[in-house]
Amino acid sequence: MVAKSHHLGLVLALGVAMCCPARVWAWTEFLSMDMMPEDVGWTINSSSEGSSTLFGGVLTINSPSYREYVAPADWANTVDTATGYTIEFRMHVGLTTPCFGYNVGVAYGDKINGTFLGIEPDRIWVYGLGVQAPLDATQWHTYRIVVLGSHHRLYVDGQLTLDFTYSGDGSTGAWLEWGDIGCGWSSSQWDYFAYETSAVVPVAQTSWGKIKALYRDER
Ligand SMILES: [Ca+2]
Repeated sequence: MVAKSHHLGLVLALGVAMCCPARVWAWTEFLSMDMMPEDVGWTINSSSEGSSTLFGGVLTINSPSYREYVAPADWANTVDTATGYTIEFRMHVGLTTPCFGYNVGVAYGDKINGTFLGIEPDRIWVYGLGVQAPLDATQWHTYRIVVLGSHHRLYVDGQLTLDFTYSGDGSTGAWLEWGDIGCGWSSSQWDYFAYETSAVVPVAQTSWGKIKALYRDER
């Protein structure tokens, strides 16, 4: 009996060891910047100006005013604060001249709130809420926005950096835009942009800044 259970344990241990390499989260959308966003379903805000170029898997946006990429309809169709959602991207900003306070960043509407995360060379902040943190955003960082209900968390390179509740600003729109979202001039570079709307992505599901490489391995 002892031998049998030992054998069973060995079989189970082998089974665990042989099965299931670390799963890569199946993002609802994942832009690896190997193609222009508009070639894979994203659109450009019709008021946009400026230009963007691809080189080496990095998208560079140079914009005299706006150059915003707008998520495909699956964002609007599926975003739900009850199940939560996650937005993750890796980028850095160059010089910017902010207008109305922010310039480069991410704007996300989830049918409960419309939130504007500004990423300036020396800080990140949420427009209208007075929530901010100093950051050298001219360096590459991986940003993750995690929202569940009215609870918003922003991680920078895996560190919880902004944590706030936003209990409804009356906005019922569903949108997701990123890039040059303010009216001043800006330059920024983006390595990838991803979002998941079916659930909050577990923190353990990525090694920060590496999901692009993992995603490529998975394909
Ligand atoms: Ca701008």
